[in-house]
This record gives sequence, C-alpha cells and structure tokens, in this order.
Amino acid sequence: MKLGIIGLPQCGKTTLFNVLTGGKKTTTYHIRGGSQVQIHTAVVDVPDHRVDWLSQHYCPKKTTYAKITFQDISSVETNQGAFSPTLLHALSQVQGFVHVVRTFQEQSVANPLTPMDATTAISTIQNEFVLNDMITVERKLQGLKLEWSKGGGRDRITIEREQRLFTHLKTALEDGQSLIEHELSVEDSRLLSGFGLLTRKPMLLILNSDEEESNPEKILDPEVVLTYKQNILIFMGKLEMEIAQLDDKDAALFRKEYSISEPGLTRVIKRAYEMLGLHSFFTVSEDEVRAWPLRYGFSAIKAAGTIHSDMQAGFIRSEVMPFANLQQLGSEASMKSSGKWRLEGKNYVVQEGDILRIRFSPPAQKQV
Ligand SMILES: Nc1nc2c(ncn2[C@@H]2O[C@H](COP(=O)(O)OP(=O)(O)OP(=O)(O)O)[C@@H](O)[C@H]2O)c(=O)[nH]1
Ligand SMILES: [Mg+2]
Repeated sequence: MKLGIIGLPQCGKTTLFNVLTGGKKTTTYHIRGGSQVQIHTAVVDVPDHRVDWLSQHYCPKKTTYAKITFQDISSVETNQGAFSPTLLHALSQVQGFVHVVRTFQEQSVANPLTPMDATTAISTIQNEFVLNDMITVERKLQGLKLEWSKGGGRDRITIEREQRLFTHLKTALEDGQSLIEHELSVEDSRLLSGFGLLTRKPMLLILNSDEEESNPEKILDPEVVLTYKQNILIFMGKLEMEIAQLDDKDAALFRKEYSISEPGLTRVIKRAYEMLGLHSFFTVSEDEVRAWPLRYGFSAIKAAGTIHSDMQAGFIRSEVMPFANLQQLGSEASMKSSGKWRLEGKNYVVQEGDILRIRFSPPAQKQV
C-alpha cells in the first residue's frame, strides 16, 4: 500500500515525511523554482502493540509489522494546469493521499497563498486534481469515439457502455466534484482502477500547525470538516520532527512536556491505514510473528492469498484465535479449553486482530 504526501509548496511535506520515516531529508524555506518533480520514498512499519505482545509471547526468530509506503511528492502547485507526465504518473500510482495543509504562521517561510488560508489551500489542490482527471477522462472519451467510428475492434455495446460511464464522470468533474463521492458499480470501479484517476483516491488531511489545537472547525470551514469527517488530523510537524530525531527517552520527556499523548507517527500511520480500509490479522509461529494488512470485509481465503497464493489455492480451513482472548487467557491451550479457538471455512469474514493459522494442501510437486 502506497500513500503520496502532497500539498502546496512549503506546507511541510518533507517535514512530515521525516517524522514518519525517521529520515533527515532536507527541508527548505523557499519556493523552489521550476517544476522538477522530486520524490522521496520510504517503507514504514505500522506500529502495533499487539505485534509487540505476540512477539514477546512466541519469541519468534523474526517479527514483522504490517508495512506502508510513503512518498513525498513535490511540485503540486497552484494554477499549474495539466501536470507533467512524471508528476501525473507518480500521483496515479498511489492508493491514497496525505494532504499536508499549512496552518503554521512563520514569516520566514515563503507561502504561495496570501492571505494564508487552509480552506483555500485544500480547494486549490482539489481543483488541480479535478482538472487533471478531466484531462484523463476527455482523452479517454476521444479514444472511445475514434474506436467506435473505426469499428472492427471491441464490440459496440462495450464501447458505448464505457462512453456512458466516462460522460457521467465528465459531468461530475465539470461540477467540481471529486469522483470518490460517486457510488459506482463493482464493474465500473474495476474498469476505472487502471486509469489512476486522482479524485477517486481517498485523502487524509494533515493540518500542519504550530499550536496545540484539537478542533479542526477552528481552522477549516464547516463544509470541509463535513466532507473529510474522520480523515482530518492536526499535527505539529516541526516539533514532531525535532522529537523524532531525539532518542526514545528524551522524546518521551518532550512529549510529556507538550502533552502529546501518542507520537505523531503513530497517529498518522494508524489513520492512514484506516482510511485505506485496512485492518490487520496476524500469523504466529516459532519462526515469525507477523501482521498482515487486509481490507475490511475480506474472507479467510483472501487472507490466505495475502500470505501465499499456494495457501489460497489449497485452502482447507483456518484456525482462528482473536488476539484479545489470547492476551486475556495467556495461552493457546487455554484458548482451546475455553472454546475461543475456532476452525473456520473459506467464507469466514476475518475480524480485526484475528490470529490465523491456515490449513492448506500444498500444490503437487511438478514431475521433472
Ligand atoms: N513553524 C513551523 N515551520 C514549519 C512547520 N513545518 C514545516 N515548517 C518549515 O517550513 C519550511 C518548509 O518545510 P518543508 O517540509 O521543506 O516543506 P515542503 O512542503 O516539503 O516544501 P517543498 O518541498 O519545497 O514544497 C521549512 O523551513 C520547515 O522548517 C511547522 O509545523 N511549523
Ligand atoms: Mg519538500
């Protein structure tokens, strides 16, 4: 799963990237000239106290947290029009966005917006995304028109169906709407998944502030708060970056002094993970304790496929132990004696925190 960190110039994208990844990429205090796309990429662990507990309990050779990839993607600017192919490609490859919105006031840091206003910053990016989706959709419609008039290729019913869908999307975009707001059939969603449409992707807003504030309504217009609902976080970027570069003991002291209950990293990663519709299930053995990301509502057989395609193909059943019960009862033996250990079939919907042990028949060895 990959998330793109975006925002207007000088809003604190690289600062956030450094907080999330423990990195030390250079932050700037001026707006860079030109629109050369600069991308920093890092894979980070999703912090999870349950993995820590399981690791202590099973003492495996290896402990693996679920992972999420963050990319700091610079050069989304105001009034840019069509994005460059490099920028559009980078943006289309991520599964969601973390949009950093500058709410800190710092005279020495250049600002593309005067007066500086968070709601305007959000609508600016939104408009740029809508415009670029419009270009993609129009290009597709032109291609379909050509295909239809030439004939000889795909059947006309399919082409006309696609024409109807893309015309419908175009109308929505002309109204300034994000395509994520549109309910689409599973088939239409699948068709669109290859187009990398920007406004189809979920977006987490990070209000980058110098002040401790927990109410987004004090910063944003109420409609924006309503649109993004739980996908808004207030974050003290600069302070968090300074803390992230301290050792654990000093960082804990600092956080206490500033009444920061949970590291920014944990808050952002957890929220991003939720925004992508993911939860974790676990596998445990002497070799490895591991957390795996899975979409809410996915079944045991899909979970098996996340681990290995052979497990999916040869799936028989899955042993299931809810983490909370194991933590409470303390051992697999107690889980079994108290009926908390279960066997489930392939359609079982995996629950947040389930520990799975997949029973499967390995594929037959190929004869050489
Ligand atoms: N006061 C204050 N300054 C911040 C905060 N976050 C970032 N800055 C400063 O703002 C400047 C820009 O930060 P960056 O993280 O480089 O911003 P950016 O969005 O990556 O900038 P570009 O990549 O050039 O678009 C730096 O001087 C940071 O120190 C913050 O929360 N408070
Ligand atoms: Mg930067």
